[in-house]
Amino acid sequence: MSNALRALVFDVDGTLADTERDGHRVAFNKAFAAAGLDWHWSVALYGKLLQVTGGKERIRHYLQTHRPDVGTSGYTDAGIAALHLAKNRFYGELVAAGAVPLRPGVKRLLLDARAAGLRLAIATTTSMENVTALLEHCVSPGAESWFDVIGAGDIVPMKKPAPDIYHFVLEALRLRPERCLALEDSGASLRAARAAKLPTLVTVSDYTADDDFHGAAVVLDHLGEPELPVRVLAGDLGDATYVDVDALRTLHARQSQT
Ligand code: XBP
Ligand code: MG
Repeated sequence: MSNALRALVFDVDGTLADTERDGHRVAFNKAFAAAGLDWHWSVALYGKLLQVTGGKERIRHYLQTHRPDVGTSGYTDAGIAALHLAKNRFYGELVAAGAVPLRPGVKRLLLDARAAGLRLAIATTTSMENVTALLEHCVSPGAESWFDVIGAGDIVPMKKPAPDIYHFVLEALRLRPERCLALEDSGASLRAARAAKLPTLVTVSDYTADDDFHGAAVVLDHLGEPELPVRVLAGDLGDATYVDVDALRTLHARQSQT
């Protein structure tokens, strides 16, 4: 049975683009202000809140841990969902305005992988509308169709670090995890991919640089470009100075042997 690399499974937030600080965080604050709330999530506070994945879950966690005056009792699930919906609308506007550019090497690798016949998929915690906004505005109009499966948001009951979204994607791809490579940016999401048995490449982002990346195939500062070499933070990328399909195939083959 061949274990050759067949599909790349991408995370979105922090992996395709640095969406959190200048995208989601700003959009949350706009939604709070629009609702007449005096809540404000600073860059530092948001870094702590990111330990809870999922926007609705993050609002609930904030109420529980930072706003004993409000508590969750004043906020029903429907109230939180309405705030979150408004946040996603603001997020879509920010993405359309170019506030969250793609990370280095992302578009090049997506194009190369398609040209090389690798299948593409997405496994993310974020809401589907946020994924499509990013693909449409930052990758290419119609880029949604490049992906065989987009697993997003509430489509599974348990968000990352649970492996559910990866199981959903593998099932839809009809592939064993050994045939895939996950690309992630955070320790919690790496745990999700590894729990589903996918070898995983990590590109760290501002908020995740100090996370625990034990179990990653390789940890890099970004995917790189021919004129922008990567820094290898853990593991081995062989002779490659940036991540292309050949480098991924070599990395993946080495993982299969371990
Ligand atoms: C992403 C998240 C998401 C986004 C916001 O984690 O944690 O919650 O911050 O998304 P990952 P929504 O990159 O590991 O998937 O507000 O749409 O939930
Ligand atoms: Mg991420």
